[in-house]
Amino acid sequence: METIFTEKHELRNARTELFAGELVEPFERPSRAQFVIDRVREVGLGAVSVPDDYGMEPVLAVHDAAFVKFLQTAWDDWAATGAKGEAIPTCWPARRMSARVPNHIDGKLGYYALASETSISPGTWEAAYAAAQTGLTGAQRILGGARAVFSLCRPPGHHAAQDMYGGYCFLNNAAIAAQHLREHGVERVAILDVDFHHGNGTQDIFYNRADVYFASIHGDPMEAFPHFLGHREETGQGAGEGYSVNYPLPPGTPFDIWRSALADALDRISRFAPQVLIVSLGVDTFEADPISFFRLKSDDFTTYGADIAALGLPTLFMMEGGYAIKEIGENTVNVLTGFESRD
Ligand code: 7XA
Ligand code: ZN
Repeated sequence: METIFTEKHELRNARTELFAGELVEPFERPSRAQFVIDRVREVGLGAVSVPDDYGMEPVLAVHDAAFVKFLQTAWDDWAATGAKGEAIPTCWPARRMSARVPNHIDGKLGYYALASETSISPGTWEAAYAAAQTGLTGAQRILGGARAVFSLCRPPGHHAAQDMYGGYCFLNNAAIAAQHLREHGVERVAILDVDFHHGNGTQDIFYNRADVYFASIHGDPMEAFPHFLGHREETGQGAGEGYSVNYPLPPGTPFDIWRSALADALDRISRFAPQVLIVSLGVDTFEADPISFFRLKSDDFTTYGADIAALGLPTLFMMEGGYAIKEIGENTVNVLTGFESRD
């Protein structure tokens, strides 16, 4: 399996994350991708290629133009205020307040952020853009006939909505890839999100559509980030009714329960009959993940990689979360080798 990867991910190197009332070193840090690419090379998964550049058009096919402009200029606007730290939102358009986009960067941060843990730092836009191109290049390989590709995207994307960032995500890499596939002759795309956290951004982007199926297995939002989306009763809207499915699971969920949810999701995806499957691959379902609460073990990742392969679909794996740094390489690549073992 070919891996698409660029060292430009290192441009996303924030110093701070607001966590448990303190500013800490971000969980989502450059070494995550380094451990994964090291493991890809160690097991000889396949060629490692740098992404091509598809420009802004595919990004703007998913994201709001003013939001993208905000991401491009946020760091400079923030730095111009003389702030010493990184850009963190401190106010929001809460219930019954105006939805007008403010001029001041403090207001803009609150308008476009869905949460406050994700500091904007210098280089954030450039890395987010490179991650989107990493996903697009993977999609292009699938269009060219590849059975499976791994886009090692960093920063991740699945929390980013059309006009919102947060949860370590800025551009929705999976949604951009899915839309690109749609615009290049693929009639039905399914997105299977196996990250511990609900892919609220991806769901939101396709919620009213019947051409992109979205399935997510995640920590119950009553107990886990992003807290305000990902409930079982969210099944799509309008033309999209029945094209989203959510499996919120409780703290302590072991692999056998998680795997039953996966089996149901795969069955529904199979009945949707997509031509391409995108997997939002987060390995923060691991038992030792520092910010999550499922109980998957390293071998379980191999097992479920094979389960996904049994669908027999061209499959684009795209990196999302996973913060047990020591094991992130093994767990991620186990999914990919598990997939290949069944292929
Ligand atoms: O998949 N999403 C993530 O892994 C990021 C979740 C961010 C959680 C922040 C909670 N303090
Ligand atoms: Zn996650």
